[in-house]
Parts: sequence; structure tokens; C-alpha cells
Amino acid sequence: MTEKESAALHRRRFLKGVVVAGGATIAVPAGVKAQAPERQTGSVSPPTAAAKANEREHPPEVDRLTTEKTGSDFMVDVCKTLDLDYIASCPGSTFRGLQESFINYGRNKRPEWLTCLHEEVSVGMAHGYAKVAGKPMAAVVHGTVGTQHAAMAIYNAYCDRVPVMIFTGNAGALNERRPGVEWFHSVQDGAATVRDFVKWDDYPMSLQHFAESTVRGYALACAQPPGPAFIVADTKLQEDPLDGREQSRLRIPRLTRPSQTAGDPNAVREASKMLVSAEAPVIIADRYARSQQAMDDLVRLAEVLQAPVIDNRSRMNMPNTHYLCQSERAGSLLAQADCILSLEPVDLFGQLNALRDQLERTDIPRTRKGVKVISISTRDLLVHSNYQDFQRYVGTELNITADAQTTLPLLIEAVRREMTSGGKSSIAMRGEKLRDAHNSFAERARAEAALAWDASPISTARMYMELWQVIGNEDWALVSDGDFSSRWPHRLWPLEKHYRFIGGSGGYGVGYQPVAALGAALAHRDAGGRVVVSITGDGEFNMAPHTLWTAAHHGIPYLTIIQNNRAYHQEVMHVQRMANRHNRGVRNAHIGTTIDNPNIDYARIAQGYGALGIGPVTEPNDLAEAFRKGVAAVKAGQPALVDVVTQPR
Ligand SMILES: Cc1ncc(C[n+]2csc(CCOP(=O)(O)OP(=O)(O)O)c2C)c(N)n1
Ligand SMILES: [Mg+2]
Repeated sequence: MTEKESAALHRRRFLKGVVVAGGATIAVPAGVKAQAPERQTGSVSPPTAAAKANEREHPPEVDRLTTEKTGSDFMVDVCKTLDLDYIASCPGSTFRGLQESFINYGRNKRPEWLTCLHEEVSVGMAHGYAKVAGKPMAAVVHGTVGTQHAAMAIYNAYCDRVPVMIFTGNAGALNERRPGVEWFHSVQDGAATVRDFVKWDDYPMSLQHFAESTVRGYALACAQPPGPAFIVADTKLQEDPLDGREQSRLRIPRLTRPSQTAGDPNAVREASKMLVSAEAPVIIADRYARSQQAMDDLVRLAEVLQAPVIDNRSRMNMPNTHYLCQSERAGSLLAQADCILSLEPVDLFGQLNALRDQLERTDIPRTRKGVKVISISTRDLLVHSNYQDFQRYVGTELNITADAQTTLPLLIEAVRREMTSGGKSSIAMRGEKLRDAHNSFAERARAEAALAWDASPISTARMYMELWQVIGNEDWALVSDGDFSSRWPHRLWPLEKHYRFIGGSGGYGVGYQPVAALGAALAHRDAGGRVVVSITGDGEFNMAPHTLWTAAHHGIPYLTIIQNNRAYHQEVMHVQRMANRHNRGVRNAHIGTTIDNPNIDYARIAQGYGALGIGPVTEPNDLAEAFRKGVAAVKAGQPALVDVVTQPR
């Protein structure tokens, strides 16, 4: 007998013993005669002769416990009609039927089931994925508690206007619930927790209803402005048998993608007149470009007007190598502008006004009096009341409610027509000045980056410069930039293609960076071998370090760089600000805001999850070697992490 067989036998004997012992759960004290209880529910006693005769005449019906098809198989049929490559989840019994159908009946293909170790990852990775792939993937979350875990990631995707398909399970009918846990994970209204920050939700009452709502949800999630759609799959609908007759009556509607909204031609003509007649027009691009085409269109508009563009980086909007990309001079450009065109603004008021964050909060305009503001945006088409992501109201001169990306070619045409009829020589001169200004940007950024070049902890600018030396010759993509406010990559690196960058979280919920990076890296992998880099704050990374396991498990390579300032540094600064306000000194501001003592060993964490882990790197001269090793691992298909101990900012 082999060792394995002997262990199996041992285990069987052990289990038999447990079953036998289980029959005498209550030990009878010595000397007390055991009495049979009057009525023993579920007890097995020898059948009487009469009962045996009865059994022969009327044999008991054996429960049929298998079925060919269930409702969840049909649900998979529905999902397969949608353009879904992946479905991510942390398992939960409220969708056990659906899961089994996807992996067996659906053959685990289109969509392929991905394992995540937290529901926030399932949804957050779908968020990052959609911004690169340009289409949604799905996440399935356990009833109630899974939805609660997923909530912040759903909120980020909603604020960032990104399409995500989310499913959850729920045992709606109380007589269908297993006692205990299933009650705790059941609800009347599965979407209530997140309804304020999804675009649309439904709780289908039949399989036909499921088909229509899932297709509708997908279409709505993708329509501009996009957002998460949330569908509750009732467990009874999932698990009940589906017979041929019932199935033949079911219809899956065809997915029709809506056309996008383009600006009203009169309003577009009006906008072109205002832009052409302006002396100092400025374009702000915010949550604007979803494609390379949209970037190219923005370049065309800027060139035809010779107008500077401020890229707010919510998306990759404008190549920073183009002389009309003037984000570096945002303050002075806004102060001089007589006409501002804002494309899909996220916070227009915040951009046009400066808020003083002192004892008394006051705001002062950053723009000159009489400036004309034009906005082209789908913002007003998705506004909910409770969550305040809509920001302060700005009374613009012209508010064109339309998809800016779809409207831009029309605006370019209108501007061209307007210019030939009017003719403007000053426009060319404007361009020359902007070219001169642009020449100085890179030089200034490099001079600033040289400050504290040899410092340890390492300056963040040095980190980005060293990284560039390693990835500059690759086909690279940046999926998060550790500290959004430093803008180092946008200042130091050429970002000239749409897929180079994907913008930020949308809702500023910390934990987005490692999670969205995973999804973005998946989409980049499928697009063909780009070297994906995610620069992540240490606070951000600690919200979901286990993303590295999902990456290793599913073969999703990317390089995570921890911008490790051993603190929630932004919060250090907030507490310092409050301490200064009280004139109490800042020496205690580290309490509750730093992440040291002990220092976290991120390299070992990465190794534990199956990724390559390097660091901590504390000396700037060691960065190049660490990044080279990390990129080599990524190119070989393995996720890797480099822990860089950095200055606060
Ligand atoms: C879920 C969540 N919790 C807390 C915050 C508040 N917050 C904003 S920035 C930040 C610090 C993030 O730390 P890290 O990623 O290390 O970046 P650093 O500020 O150190 O550059 C925190 C905790 C938040 N935005 N979201
Ligand atoms: Mg930090």
C-alpha cells in the first residue's frame, strides 16, 4: 500500500469513527438507564412487517435531484450575447448556480471567470479594464455583504463615468432560503446599498425579465455618459430547472448600442463664432477622450484655432509633446482667457475659482471678468441627488449637453467655416508664442527634477526619471501615477498615445490604484504585450495587496512600483494644517497618519502572492537595476513589484 493509499484508508476509518461517535452525542452518566424519548424526529427505527408490506405495494418515489438545465444556464446564454470577455468574482453561494453554469455550461470562455480576493477588486479591476479595453467586463458579488464590500469601487466607477456590469445573487422568497446564513445575505432590494451611485439597476422576476434587463443594463452602462449597471439574479431563478417548453418561449433581445449624442447644430455654430472671435481662447480637456481618434480631433481643433489646451488628465486627452499642450501654464492661461471651451468638465467651478482652505473658506475667480465659458458635456444627463460628485454650478455662456468626443468633428467644421468667412491673421502669431512657451516646459521640469537628485529617501522625480531610462524604449503604458498631484510623468515623459495613460479614480476612494491597475493590465495584455507600469502610494497598495495574487494566478503581468513614503502623506499634511491653525506645532501630526514602526516589507508581500518582489530600494543609484529586473520579469509574463522608499512628495 502506498503512503497515499494508507492515508486515505486512515482518513476513511477516522470519518467512520466520527459518524459512529456522532450517534451518541449525549453521554449517559453511569447508573442512569437511558430512556427513549417519546418522539424522535428524524430517528431511524426498524420497519414493522405492515410497513414493509405497504412499501412493496406503494414504493416510495425517489427524489429526483438532478436536472439537465437550470435558469442559470439561460443566464449564461444571455451574457454570451454581450461583448464580455471576463467576469471577476470572490465566490459566494448566492450566485453558486450562476458560477457553476459559467464554468461548466459556458465552458469558462467569453466570459472567462477570474478569481479575486475581495469584491472591491472584482469591481475595481473592471473599472481599470474598461478604460483600456473601451468596453465593460463583469463582476459578480455575493448578496448583501459582497455588495457592501464592492460599494466604494462602484462609487469610483460611477464618479469616473466608466461602464461596469455588476451581478449579485439573492434568495428573494423567504420559503426558499436555507436557514441561518442565507437569511443574513438576503434582502428585499438588492441594489439599495448602491442605487445612488449606479446608472441603472434591476431585480428581474423571471428569466425573460433577466434577459431583457441584462441586455438593457449593458446598453445603458455603455451609453454616454457611461456608468455601472447592477443586476440582481434571484437564486430561485438561477437554480430552478428549466424545461424545454419554458426555454423555447424565452427570447434574448439583440443588443443595440445607442448612437452618441452630438451637439445641437445651432449651439455648435454659436460656439464656433465665440471661439473664432476670441483673442485668447483656451481649451480645457477633462473626462474627454475615450480613443486615439478623440485625441487626434482635439489636436485638430487646437491647431485650427491655435489655442492652448489644458489637459486635466482625467483621461489621456492631448499629447504633451504637442506645442499646444500647455497644461503647465494653466493658471496664467485661465487668467488671460477671454473664451474658455471646457470638454467634459469634472469640476469646472473648482478650476475657474481658487478656494482658500483657511478658517474662513472663501473663493476667488481665477479668470478675468466677462470671460465667456462654453461647456460641451454629458454631465447633465446623469445626475443623482445624494452624492455630491456634480460639484458647484457654473452659469456658462453656452452649455451644450452632448458627448464632447462625438461633437468635436462638428465643431472643427463649424470653426473652419467661420474662419474662412471672417479670416484672422492674429491666430498664427498666437501659435508662435505658444510654441516658444512649450519649448521651456521640459527644460524647467528637468531642472526641478534634478533638485534632491541624490537624496535618500529618494525624490519622486528621480524615481520617474530612472524609470524612464528603463521603459522609454518599450511600448509602455502607465495605469496609475502614485501621487496624482505631482504630475511628474506628464512633465518628464512624452505621452503621445491614448493608451499611455488612463486617468485617476473618479471618486478619490483610496484603494483604486492597485485594483484598477490589475484590470488595466489585463486589457493591455490582451491588446498585445505592452509593458504596464502602476505607480502606487503605499496607503493605496495596502488596501488591496492581494491583487498581485490574482495577477500571478491569471498570468497578468505588470510592474507595481510602491511610492513608499511610509505614510498617508496627504493626511499628514491635513493634520499639520489643523495643528498650524491652532498654533500647536506639527510634531504630533504623524500620529494616525504614518505607516512605519514596523516598516512594511512589500517585496516579501509580493513574493508571498506569487509575484517578483524587489526592495526596499533606499538609494537612488540602485533604482536602475531594480527597475530593469522588474521589467524583465514583466516581459517574461510575471507580475513584479519594486518598493521604492521615497520622499513625501
Ligand atoms: C477609502 C478612503 N479612505 C481614506 C481616504 C483619505 N485619503 C486620501 S489620500 C490618503 C492617503 C493615501 O496614501 P498613499 O497612497 O500612501 O499616498 P500619499 O498621500 O502618501 O502620497 C487618504 C488616506 C480616501 N480618500 N479614501
Ligand atoms: Mg504614502
